[in-house]
Amino acid sequence: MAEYTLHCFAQSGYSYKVALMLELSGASWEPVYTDYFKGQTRTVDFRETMNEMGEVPVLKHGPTRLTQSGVILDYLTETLGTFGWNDNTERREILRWILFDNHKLSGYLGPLRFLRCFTGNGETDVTKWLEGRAVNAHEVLDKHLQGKPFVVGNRPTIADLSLCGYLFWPDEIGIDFTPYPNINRWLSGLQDLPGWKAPYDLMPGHPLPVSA
Ligand SMILES: N[C@@H](CCC(=O)N[C@@H](CS)C(=O)NCC(=O)O)C(=O)O
Repeated sequence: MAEYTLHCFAQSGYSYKVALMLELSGASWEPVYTDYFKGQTRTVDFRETMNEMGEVPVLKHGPTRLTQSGVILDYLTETLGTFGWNDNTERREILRWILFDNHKLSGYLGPLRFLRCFTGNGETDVTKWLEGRAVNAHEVLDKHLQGKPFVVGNRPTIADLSLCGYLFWPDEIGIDFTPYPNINRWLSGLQDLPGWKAPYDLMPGHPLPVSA
């Protein structure tokens, strides 16, 4: 039996952050499929037994059950000893970028991709607004990455693993990465890490069944 169990689904960028951490760290882990598209995260059972917030990822490790990708990444750095900080200043810097990501990057890219890719509702004022916010976050990140290989320090940390969560789906999100040379270089650096895998190669549930 694997040491870590990750409740997730292939289309979940937040779950990908954790799956990538586990995979790149060489952890003993297994994914367990959560049927988000059939409403599993909204059931009473899921909220009572898995996560009162009604979200994946959920990580189980022995008696520990954790949610919120940023918290899980922080925990895994401690248990696996990978992608972490050298001192408290770095730890806070990592946390700063994880919070930025959850609010301003993944926080807008997730709903934007959902609306564009999975609802078939076409372009609306909402997609336009979300894209504007996401582009703003891309500009912030691209500027920060100028002359830097990774987001914090000179090595990959959980800040990078959090921020990249939705960025390997440019076609599904519909944002042109051409204007962001530093983001492109940084993403290539992450893809070059030994063991890197794309989201759909790490978690179950892709492709989605074609609805009747
Ligand atoms: N801030 C959370 C976000 C998690 C999240 O939004 N998960 C989505 C899937 S990517 C979800 O489970 N949504 C369920 C719902 O909203 O009903 C994290 O970092 O884990």
